[in-house]
Amino acid sequence: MSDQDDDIILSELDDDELVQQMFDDLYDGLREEIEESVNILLERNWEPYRVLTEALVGGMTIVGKDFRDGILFVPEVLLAANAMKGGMAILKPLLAETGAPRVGKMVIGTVKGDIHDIGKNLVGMMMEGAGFEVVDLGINNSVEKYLGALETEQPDILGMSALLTTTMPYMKVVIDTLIEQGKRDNYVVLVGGAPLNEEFGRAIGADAYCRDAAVAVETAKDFMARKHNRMAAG
Ligand code: B1M
Repeated sequence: MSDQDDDIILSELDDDELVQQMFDDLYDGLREEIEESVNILLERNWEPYRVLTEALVGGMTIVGKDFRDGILFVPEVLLAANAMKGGMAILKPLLAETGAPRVGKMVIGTVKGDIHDIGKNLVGMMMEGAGFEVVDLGINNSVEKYLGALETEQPDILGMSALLTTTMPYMKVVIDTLIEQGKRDNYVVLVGGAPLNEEFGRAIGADAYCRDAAVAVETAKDFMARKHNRMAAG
């Protein structure tokens, strides 16, 4: 850490300056500073969701661009991811604190060959906050792992995440296997991840592509409402 950084007292920065500083701290992988800043914003009555989207996701977007352009490399990005997780850990209980009744159950995991988990974790957190029970399978999930969890957990929704163009086709492997086994209609399948889009979601036979965690929650709620309406109609 430079002398200049030593001099910065996070609590003395105004909101805009603090968010800019968080972008820098995330970039530099400074977990403790990120945790402190998250707490400061919460003390200033920022909604947890706003802290998440404006400060943490905003900062990670900058990291992503410089990773893409070869300015940052894997070790630095891992540190940034670790700092982001520190902030997310503080927000998680707050996002889940809505006291909403359980509206449904989701099994979610990142697909085989893919170890990106920040986006998936965010979706899981937001779904829990909206009253869903979430079973997180972690990263690098094979079709067998997904199917085993569906069998054991009997969720309403299967969520799959992929961040690489090379791993996103694996979602189709999972959906095709569900079709082969006659189980496809037992679950709502939602997919997401930066390289995906709606067209891809349709092409692989998912029920919906979710651009971000907020859309995932809204989409999941819509499907649950439809399911309950169908059940009520007999
Ligand atoms: Co990787 N990586 N990475 N990486 N990484 C990307 C994805 C990349 C776009 C960077 C770049 O080049 N700009 C690029 C992919 C290029 C491509 O395929 N087109 C890339 C690459 C190439 C790689 C490696 C191959 C690098 C290498 O080794 N040479 C390698 C692959 C390892 C592997 O998986 N096998 C690799 C490794 C890593 C790290 C380990 C260093 C680290 C991951 C740490 C971790 O996750 N624990 C990492 C990171 C952090 C990134 C970037 C910088 C950030 C991803 C992230 O966390 N974003 C990323 C660049 C980028 O995306 N801009 C990049 C923040 C997160 C909140 O957003 O994940 O999009 P996101 O999630 C969103 C939505 O997409 C959606 O909601 C979330 C929240 O709003 N969503 C869902 C996601 N999943 C969902 C599931 C749903 C619904 C919505 O289900 C219902």
